[in-house]
Amino acid sequence: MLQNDKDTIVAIATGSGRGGVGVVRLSGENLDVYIKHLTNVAVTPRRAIFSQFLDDSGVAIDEGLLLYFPSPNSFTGESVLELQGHGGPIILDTLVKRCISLGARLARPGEFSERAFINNKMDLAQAEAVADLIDASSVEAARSAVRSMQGEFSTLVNKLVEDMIQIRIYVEAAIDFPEEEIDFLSNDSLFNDLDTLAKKMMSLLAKASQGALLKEGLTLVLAGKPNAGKSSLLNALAGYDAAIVTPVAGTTRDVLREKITIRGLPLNIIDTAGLRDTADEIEAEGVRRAWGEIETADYVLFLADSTDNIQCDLKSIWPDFFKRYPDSNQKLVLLLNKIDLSGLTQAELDSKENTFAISAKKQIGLDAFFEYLCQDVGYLNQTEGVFSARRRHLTALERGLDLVVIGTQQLRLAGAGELLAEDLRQAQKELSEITGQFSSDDLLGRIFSSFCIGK
Ligand SMILES: Nc1nc2c(ncn2[C@@H]2O[C@H](COP(=O)(O)OP(=O)(O)OP(=O)(O)O)[C@@H](O)[C@H]2O)c(=O)[nH]1
Ligand SMILES: [Mg+2]
Repeated sequence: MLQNDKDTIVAIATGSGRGGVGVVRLSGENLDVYIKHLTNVAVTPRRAIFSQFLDDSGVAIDEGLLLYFPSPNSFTGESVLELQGHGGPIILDTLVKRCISLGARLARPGEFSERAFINNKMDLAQAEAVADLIDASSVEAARSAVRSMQGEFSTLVNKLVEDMIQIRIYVEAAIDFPEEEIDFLSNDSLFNDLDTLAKKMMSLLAKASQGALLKEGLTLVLAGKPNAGKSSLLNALAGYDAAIVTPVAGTTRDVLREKITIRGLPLNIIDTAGLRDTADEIEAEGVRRAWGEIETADYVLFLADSTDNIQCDLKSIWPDFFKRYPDSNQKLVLLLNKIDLSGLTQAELDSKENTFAISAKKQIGLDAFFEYLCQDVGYLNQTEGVFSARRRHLTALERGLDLVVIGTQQLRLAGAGELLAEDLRQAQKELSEITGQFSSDDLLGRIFSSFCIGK
């Protein structure tokens, strides 16, 4: 639950571990008592002042820079004090404890951002973008997070809400004052407005989808019979010997995960045990886990040894999958490996969908696969105008768009103005959830608590 409490909160703002500089941050309504007891100098707002940081008997715990941001001109909108000392865990912990002894309490995860949100310093999408910027796994993801943090995404969402309100005013008025006899159906401009609104929502959804892709990436599972070359491919992609590779069938048992970036797109690559029936208890557990990963992956890359596979389609090579999941709509890709030995070429496979001739060991043929992957997920590899976005933003936009489309149809086909009005009201609510204008405390609490402490 969001707590709009007045406690002064404190946390280490810099990353864990040792570093040249470490920052402890305090936020609260009135920080005079902290300034008085922690320092022996006079502070000037927004000016870095060199000072000792004192314990309760006036002995220095550390020394460094003090930065004071009186409310409301701070990150949280409250008064904020930053103690920039040396980046050792013991020093920073001692400083935090000292602040607690002066009355502060340890901040909950995301509480600084939460207060910034409560005090209207930023909306929800912006606060999420701060967390996404810190977590960004590629330059592209970081760029798009900065754009969202600066409010570009929120501005476009707010414009959509504004357009929606204009249409709602008209529709509601027409319903409330039937004597004016506004004829919905013969009003082309209303349909035009609805159409334009849906198009704008689609375009924002496309950009936001790019952002979500950049943030969340894709999970690719390497699956196949023992010795197909899964671990070799993992190593080739990771750029180092992450997994053990041997000519012994059944080498890999554990699930191995590597994060890589291809053309700015973050990929989680998962290597699994070779799929086969086995009496070996450990290997059988590995196979069970492999199926678990297969079920949840965005893409399953099934590797097969091209030296002993004359068939080139997944249904014949991997019947087990289709037996288990006859109705699956999961993305499957067939990678025919070891073409350095078999001499198979991509040209021979051109008529086959999602099938690529590769050599994991010699790193041949992987570009064609990545080209396919980027196209398939609609990844543009250009970050111009892309914002970071989360799954929940996409869901809200998708739901909002559906409502607008359905509402328009209700009006067009059945002249049902009331239904359109209700759909538009719901759609506006969906969009407002993105920026947090209409979000329940529960949702807000969940979002902020997923941030780390000190954010
Ligand atoms: N010539 C050639 N050998 C390969 C290629 N890819 C893998 N191998 C060899 O095939 C053998 C098995 O490779 P792994 O990568 O361990 O195969 P795996 O699919 O992980 O096997 P398990 O872990 O047992 O399921 C090793 O000797 C690899 O060097 C390739 O593209 N060309
Ligand atoms: Mg292996």
